[in-house]
Parts: sequence; structure tokens; C-alpha cells
Amino acid sequence: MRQNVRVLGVPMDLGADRRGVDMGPSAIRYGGLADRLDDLGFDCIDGGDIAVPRPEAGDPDANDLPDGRTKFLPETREVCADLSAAVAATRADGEFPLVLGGDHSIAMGTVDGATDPDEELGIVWFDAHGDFNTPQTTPSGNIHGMSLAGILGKGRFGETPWARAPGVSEENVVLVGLRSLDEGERKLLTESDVTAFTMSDIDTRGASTVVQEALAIATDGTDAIHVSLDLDWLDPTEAPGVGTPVRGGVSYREAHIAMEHVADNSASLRSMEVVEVNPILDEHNRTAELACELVSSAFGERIL
Ligand code: 4U7
Ligand code: MN
Ligand code: MN
Ligand code: MN
Repeated sequence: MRQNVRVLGVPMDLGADRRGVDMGPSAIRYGGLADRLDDLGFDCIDGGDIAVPRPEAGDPDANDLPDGRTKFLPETREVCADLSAAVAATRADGEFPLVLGGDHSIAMGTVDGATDPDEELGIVWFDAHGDFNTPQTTPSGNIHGMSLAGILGKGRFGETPWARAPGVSEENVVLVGLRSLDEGERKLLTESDVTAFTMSDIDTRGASTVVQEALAIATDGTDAIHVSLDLDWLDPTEAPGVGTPVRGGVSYREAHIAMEHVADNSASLRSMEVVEVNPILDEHNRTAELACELVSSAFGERIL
């Protein structure tokens, strides 16, 4: 029997500038996610949504320090703590956590709940962006552009690290599809032990080879892996409904072969999240439907 899948929605938009990603979980559910998973033989349980405060209720800049910007940091920490608890509870019940964003700041909660301090978790992060800014380097103050750095404990809030997930080593973290980096995060990333595959790598070596290598790095010596799928990883012609589109992303077929390789590693897959779907900017929900298709491929859907 296959593991049950528990869907956790996080209607979060505090980490991004453009309103709309908070509607991502609804759009992805509406796109037919549960039926697809049921057809694949999973029992899909909807765990509902994590509560997220409205941006109007807070002051984004209340936490700005002379040497750091983090819009809505206390609110984001609260949501991530609740998400972490929900992911951990899902695992404790023997179910697979499938998290629907929401902006990418939620990855700090998903990863925190997906791993234990005495374990090593690998991460494959499919994204146009590095999400490797810190409160010190960010050009925007938006936490969705800092979440991978936060997971790895980079950057400060005053005297202390501003975030950190246990059990994740840089050596087992891989970025795939990079094509937009800010100056500060580029420096941090190149100085780190994180492996980054750019779109040029995919162009020259092929998506299949690159993704298989990424999965090999993430699974090497780890107990399990987490897959974080930012829909802006795809080219905007395929995925127009995202908050921060960047030209030159992967094609429809490249995205599918990547997710099929994720399915090849199903024994290692601990958790998955799909983020940054923005229904306001979408065309007839096609980005949300694409997200459902890609999840299906990651969960083992095949033509033959
Ligand atoms: B996403 C940006 F400045 N780098 O930090 C920033 F270009 O989760 C964008 O990958 C971040 O969508 C994009 O604000 C975050 C910007
Ligand atoms: Mn709480
Ligand atoms: Mn991202
Ligand atoms: Mn992105």
C-alpha cells in the first residue's frame, strides 16, 4: 500500500511584494490535485490551511534594523512554526506532507518540520532565483528571496541568526534552474558549499542529466530529501501565474522529466512543496494545473 498524502495549504503572501500567491493553495486544489493523487493510488487527505495573518494587520517594516531588513519577520516565523508542527504531525501519523504555497518563505517551516536534529536532510530547490539573500543583502526586504539562506542559518537579525533549520548541510543542498541572482546573494552562494545548476548547465548538459546529478548530491549520505518546487523555475510562457517571472526557464517537457526523476527517488522523498503560484496573474488557472501535473509526475505518473 502506498503512503497516504496529506495536503497542507499555506495561503501566505507576507514574504512577497505582489498580492495573490495567498490564493495559490485554492487554485492548486481547484486544479484537480486530489483526484490526480487518488488516480495514482494514493489516499489524499486534505489537512486544510495554516492560518496566516493579513498583511494589513501588521507593519512590514516594524522589524527593520540598521543592518537588516526582513518584512513581516515575526508573522513569518509564527506561520513557519505552525507549518513545521503540521508537517511533523503528518510524518508522525505516517503520512506524506505535500505543502501548497504561498510564497517561498514557507520553505523554512516545511523543512523544519521535515527533519530532525539527529538526521541529515538533502534539499533540491527548483527555482529561477537563488533565494539566498539575507537580511543584510536583500534588495527588497522580502523573505521569499531569503528562505534558502535562512534554512542554512546565513544572515543575522541583530546579534543572532535570523533563521535556521536543523539537520541540513550545505553539501546536500542543490539549486536547479538558476537565472536570476542579486549581487550579495551571488557572493554568499559562491562562497557556500551549496551546488548550483544554472539554466546554462541545463542548456549544455540537458535537464535529465542535471536533475539526476542534483538528486544524487541531495541523497548522498542523507537520511531523506525535500523537494521545493518554485513554479517560476519554468519559463513564463508555460507558467505565467507567478509573482516574479524570469525569462529563459525550463520547458514543459524538461519540468516533467525532472519530476519523473524525483519519482525515481521516491524511497528518499520525505516532503515536497509547490510554491509561488499566483492566480491573479495566471491565465485560466493553467499554472496551477501545471503544478498539479508536475506533482503527479513526481508521485510516479507515467504514460506507459
Ligand atoms: B522567489 C529577489 F530582488 N531576489 O530577493 C529578492 F530579485 O521565492 C527576488 O524565488 C526573490 O520567487 C524571488 O527580492 C523569490 C529580487
Ligand atoms: Mn501559533
Ligand atoms: Mn523561490
Ligand atoms: Mn523564484
